[in-house]
Amino acid sequence: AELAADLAAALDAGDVQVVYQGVVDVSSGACVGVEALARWTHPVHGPIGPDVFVPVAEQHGLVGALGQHVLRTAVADLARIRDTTGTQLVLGVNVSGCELTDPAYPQRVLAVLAERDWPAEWLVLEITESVLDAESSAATDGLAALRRAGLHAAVDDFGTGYSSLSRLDTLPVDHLKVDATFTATLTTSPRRVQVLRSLLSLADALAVEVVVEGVETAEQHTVLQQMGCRFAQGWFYDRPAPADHLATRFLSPV
Ligand code: G
Ligand code: G
Ligand code: MN
Ligand code: NA
Repeated sequence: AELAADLAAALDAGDVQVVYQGVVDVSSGACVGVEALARWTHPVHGPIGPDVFVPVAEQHGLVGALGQHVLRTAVADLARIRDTTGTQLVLGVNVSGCELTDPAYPQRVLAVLAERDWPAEWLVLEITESVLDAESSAATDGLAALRRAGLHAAVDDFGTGYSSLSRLDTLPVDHLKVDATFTATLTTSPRRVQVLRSLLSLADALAVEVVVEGVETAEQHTVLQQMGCRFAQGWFYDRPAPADHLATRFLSPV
């Protein structure tokens, strides 16, 4: 409860930071998009990860304010990059289940995009498999409204839940983000490579884009390149970093 009060104060003061990790085109190494990730340094306890403070926000009615802050900051940062470099990046933000079930959520998102003339097509809402599986109608209705407005949706942490093949063709999403735990064994498990190969071809047939997360080594990158995987993300390419770093890492001529 004390942490929640501190988080509320930090959100008011603009003390929650947003860092970005590149989504890379595997064949060229070019950065085609970013995932926005929230960071908070507590004045007394030091850095606290979103794995800790997002659940706190969810339990104390702060998740709307957190999500709004992250989205607004990220859209402002990327609109600035667009306006100074001419590079339009796809922006991914993580959305918690509580946020999506708020009937006011779709309007809030569209209002933030309008502030910076950010096209709906260039925003991807990352939603975990478990939230999509819960099939709360409030969440799926909100998501459907946003997709009609042009936004894209991604299943986050794909491969950690219980998605069956029959579920895959009904998931209301445009992208699959394959979880890092799946990527970890790619270079040691030929069977896993085959599963991913099949997933890529299935996703292709369903017109769903795949982003493989958690790429940490050159070996993993090479395996993905060889199987024709288009998009990936991970420490091998870059660590999550502030917007200024993004501009120098990816967007200036080398
Ligand atoms: O960045 P890191 O690996 O520490 O993130 C840990 C978890 O927190 C991940 O599951 C990520 O999706 C989630 N997360 C990071 N930033 C946000 C955010 O702004 N909103 C929500 N809801 N989750 C976030
Ligand atoms: O749940 P979600 O996929 O949103 O989580 C993203 C989290 O994964 C971020 O907190 C980010 O810090 C973390 N991450 C990013 N790259 C890597 C990586 O290469 N390996 C691992 N283990 N985690 C990563
Ligand atoms: Mn994510
Ligand atoms: Na993930």
